[in-house]
Amino acid sequence: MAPQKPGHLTYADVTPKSVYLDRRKFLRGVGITAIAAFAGKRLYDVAVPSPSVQAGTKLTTIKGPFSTDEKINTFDVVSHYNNFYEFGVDKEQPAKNAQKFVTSPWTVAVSGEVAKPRKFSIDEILKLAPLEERIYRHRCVEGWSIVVPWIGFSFSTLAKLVEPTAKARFVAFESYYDPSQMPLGREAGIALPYVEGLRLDEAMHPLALLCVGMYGETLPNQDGAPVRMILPWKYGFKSIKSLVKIRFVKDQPDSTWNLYAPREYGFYSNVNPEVDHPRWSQARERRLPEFFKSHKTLMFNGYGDQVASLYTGLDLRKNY
Ligand SMILES: Nc1nc2c(c(=O)[nH]1)N[C@H]1C(S)=C(S)[C@@H](COP(=O)(O)O)O[C@H]1N2
Ligand SMILES: [Mo]
Repeated sequence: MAPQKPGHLTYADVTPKSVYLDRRKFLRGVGITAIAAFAGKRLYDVAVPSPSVQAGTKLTTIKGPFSTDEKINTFDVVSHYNNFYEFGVDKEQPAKNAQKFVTSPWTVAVSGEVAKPRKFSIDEILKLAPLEERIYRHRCVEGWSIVVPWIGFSFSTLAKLVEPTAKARFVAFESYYDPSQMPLGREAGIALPYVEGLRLDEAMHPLALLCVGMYGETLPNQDGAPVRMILPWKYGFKSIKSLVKIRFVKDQPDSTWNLYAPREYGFYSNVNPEVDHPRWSQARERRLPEFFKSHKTLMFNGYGDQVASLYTGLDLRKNY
């Protein structure tokens, strides 16, 4: 028999049978036909993530603690007025530029001063604990605020599984960064990957949310899919998006905005109407979609009853 031309090789010819069968099972499992897989599309167009992690997948939730009864912003505002510099520095850019962001497969690596370092797939994270809906205020350092029904559970739930050692005093977080998917990141002006940090007791506070969704669904890409932090008593930039690395560490970690302008952005970045940003007042805020700053900003963004005791004895003017 004459050898076939390379162009006639089928997938089965070049793939060990076991892999081939597994792959078929995988493709069937996520509802993709072999036809689509062979149509010559780029891998991320056909390798659809497992249904649980696609943006916009419905999530089953229970009512979580700490919710405000203030008016919730529309999904449209929260998903079209974003800061996500990896996808552009203008508010409307992330919604457009993050559409093709590949968030599957996704793992979060947890390491450092822990007894049980491990990686969590996003599917594992979604199953770690009942998913809670928590309606939180969110205050950006720029002076605007929103109210969002986030979905997730306390970060401490995940942290306890890796068993931080006695040496762990801080937690360092890192976002995903791939310049080929995020070409505007090079022009963002900040160092990437985006990094953030918390003191261990802040990270373990039950208000600190490991967030996987909003408005009953998995997160839109522009809001930090598939998993991010939400720290409602701090300025929004502490709430790092699209998390891939978590490290428990001895020393205070770097944070992106502090590296960029240390005089303007401190490590703590607790919402504080009494401490102005060097270039503008923080006393008031505009609740989107309003234009005027008709809301007074509250100490710790209104979460003082929960978190003020974390900062007893700390000079919040020095530790801004
Ligand atoms: N990786 C990453 N995380 C980020 C940012 C960013 O640019 N990159 N912006 C921060 C800022 S300034 C704010 S206000 C919030 C915005 O979150 P939202 O777009 O979901 O409202 O994300 C924070 N997390
Ligand atoms: Mo922000």
